[in-house]
Amino acid sequence: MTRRRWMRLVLATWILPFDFSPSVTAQTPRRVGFAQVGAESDWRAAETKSIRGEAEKRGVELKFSDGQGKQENQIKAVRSFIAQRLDAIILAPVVETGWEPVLKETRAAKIPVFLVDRGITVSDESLYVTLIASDFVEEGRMAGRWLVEKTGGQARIVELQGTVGSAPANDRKRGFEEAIREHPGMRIVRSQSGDFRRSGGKQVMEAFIQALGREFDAVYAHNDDMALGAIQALDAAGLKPGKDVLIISIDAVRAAFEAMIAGTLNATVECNPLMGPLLFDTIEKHARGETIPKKIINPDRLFEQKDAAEAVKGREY
Ligand code: GYE
Repeated sequence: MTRRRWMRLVLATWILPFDFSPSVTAQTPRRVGFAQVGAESDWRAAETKSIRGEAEKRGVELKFSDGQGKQENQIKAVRSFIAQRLDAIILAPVVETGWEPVLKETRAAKIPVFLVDRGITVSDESLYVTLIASDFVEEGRMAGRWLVEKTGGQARIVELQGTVGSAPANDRKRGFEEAIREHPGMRIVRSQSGDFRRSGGKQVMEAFIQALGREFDAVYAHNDDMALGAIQALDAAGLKPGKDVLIISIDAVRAAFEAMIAGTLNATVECNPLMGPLLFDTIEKHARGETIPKKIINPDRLFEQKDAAEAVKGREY
């Protein structure tokens, strides 16, 4: 046997049977795609920073896509991650429905998908590995209970909803309604979406003031940014936010603490955006073959004005 034929035989019998494709041998995914919603709020910016920072720390090459608040852009991003044969995909789905087709494509390509911060409705849950998020229904309940307590169960409430069709908007609405249901004096007199944006909160609040005059007692905003926009509108209309009108929102970003210290926001329910470390631990565990729970819930708490000065110290977002 010639030397060359001998080498070929060795190659064929020993080396070729091993599969060196990245999906099999990569214990630690090295190339990961992140289809982010956009940059609508301070919370979103903090989440992006946490995930980017953690990827960098671990030497993961992160392909980042800003979906500009549109599902179609996020679907395109996921398809491009498939085309690039990435090791894993992180998806923060803007809305709950409509993901099934593209997730079937990721499954066919054998690329695991990790959902962050927002859930989806699919008939087959095996289309994604896990969802790392807060319990939005519970956040809504916390806000509702707080308002019942502060108003003695009597309040005309205006509600600023998050992005239409998004899990946090749907669930925060549901949880809040549940918490006030037993209290007939608690009435939602207006409810509209401000798309989780400061500008949206301001505009919708202006319209509410236009329609209601001073005939409302409280604002429930699905996130801090919209509450901060509403505070501007209330100020401009000569109302005293935090005093004439009670305001509670969700997220607990730094600007909310500043507003609580200034006395214009009354309370905020925390929703932790610092997903990076837990997310990449989970991606690595999955690559090692460990079983991952279908839902990983971050615990939340409520902050009031009296907690603000102390709590804001050392906060990362
Ligand atoms: O509360 C809001 C944001 O999905 C939990 O999205 C997230 C929400 C967050 O823009 O500020």
